[in-house]
Amino acid sequence: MKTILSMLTAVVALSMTLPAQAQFAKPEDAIKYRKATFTVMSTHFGRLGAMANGRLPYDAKAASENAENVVTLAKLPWAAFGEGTDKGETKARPEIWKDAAKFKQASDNMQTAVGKLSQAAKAGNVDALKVAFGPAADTCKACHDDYRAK
Ligand code: ASC
Repeated sequence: MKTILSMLTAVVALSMTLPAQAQFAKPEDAIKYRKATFTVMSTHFGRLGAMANGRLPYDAKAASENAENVVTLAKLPWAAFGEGTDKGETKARPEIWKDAAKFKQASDNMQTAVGKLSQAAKAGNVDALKVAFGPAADTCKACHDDYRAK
């Protein structure tokens, strides 16, 4: 039991220190993973948008939950843009890897904006949500414009 526990601890410790790329067995796994995270993020973000735009009735609890999901999901795709993931079933443009610092900045901008969106969603009124939704959507669009092939 002790041995198993110490082995498990070692595996967990190792997995936390490995480069992001090593978290995926194959580049195509990373590509699938990041697409899945964007898809799920878009679903929750879209529900917030529908409330902000009046296409869905405002529901404070749902807004808060959707925003929390977006905040969590917004952290995930970036580790899946490792080496070798520029080729395959992906619309990711080479600029992502050519100027990684700029791409990182764009991803940080998005996470900052969805953080604010989440605060707004927790404020419990639709006006706060409306104010924060547009700037967050702009950070999605900025990345699509620069880094996603048509
Ligand atoms: C969404 C969604 C995006 C962004 C983007 C904003 O709802 O899925 O990727 O908003 O379209 O311009």
